[in-house]
Amino acid sequence: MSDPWKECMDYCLEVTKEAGKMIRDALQRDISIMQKSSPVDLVTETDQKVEELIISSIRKKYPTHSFIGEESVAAGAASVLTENPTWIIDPIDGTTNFVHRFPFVCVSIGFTVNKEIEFGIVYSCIEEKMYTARRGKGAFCNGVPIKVSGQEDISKSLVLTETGFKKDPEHFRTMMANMESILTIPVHGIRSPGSAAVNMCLVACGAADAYYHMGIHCWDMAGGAAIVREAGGVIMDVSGGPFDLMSRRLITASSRAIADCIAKKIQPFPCGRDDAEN
Ligand code: 2AM
Ligand code: CA
Ligand code: CA
Ligand code: CA
Repeated sequence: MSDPWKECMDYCLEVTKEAGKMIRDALQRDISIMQKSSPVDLVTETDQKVEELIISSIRKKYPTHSFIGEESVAAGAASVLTENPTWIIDPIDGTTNFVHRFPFVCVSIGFTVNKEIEFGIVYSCIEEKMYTARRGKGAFCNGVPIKVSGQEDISKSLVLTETGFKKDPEHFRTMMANMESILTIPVHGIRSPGSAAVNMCLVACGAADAYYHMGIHCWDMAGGAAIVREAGGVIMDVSGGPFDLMSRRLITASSRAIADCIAKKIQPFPCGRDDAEN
């Protein structure tokens, strides 16, 4: 079979649409907010319910597959990537945006086999933009092909990053120093839309030229990585080395020149690994 994972992707698309509707419906009601690791690390009942919906629907159809989901890991599940077909799920990427009704909120799902990403789906469900990409088949937004800007000159670029949630002084200083290094190149600007997966899609469709972030997780990156790669973007580690899904860090850009330039300008800080305890 030339395309064994197409059926999984088609099924995933239906589940993702349902998840997106659940998020939109939740925005019409009161949102009660719970804290996770800190006062700025938030979760809602909707994050948990959406993840339950996605995992139970997919597990029913594909009982032998593996799952890594943000809220399951928060509840104690392992976060280990094996050769087995694995669904990497962020039920709401942009929870802080969700609780403020800031309109960049998405469902992000990446599917790996032999640790390689086969497809990614990111549904920015307030904007109703469905980003999809399958390995070797291009990237799409609502069925229309998308591609990166192709910009090679960092001084003409718009760069995305996030200010993160870790507030220890050392981390904070490095993050601010990195932003200063980028701003003083100079670039056209820095933006923080608040959702890692949306950021990757913005690079994929040419609305931004680069995105870098340290401290995020495999579920923040898996869906978007497929999309940005298939849209012709470059994705690498912040060291300039190969991208590693479990490394908690990435640079993605419209061209190798811009990605290399950001890798040279920013100083990495320790973020651990998603699979560290497994
Ligand atoms: P989340 O909304 O799924 O938690 C915002 O800075 C981006 O970083 C979002 O994609 C957000 O994903 C991600 N992120 C990862 N861990 C986070 C945390 N503990 N607190 C806030 N954002 C986090
Ligand atoms: Ca979260
Ligand atoms: Ca996330
Ligand atoms: Ca999330």
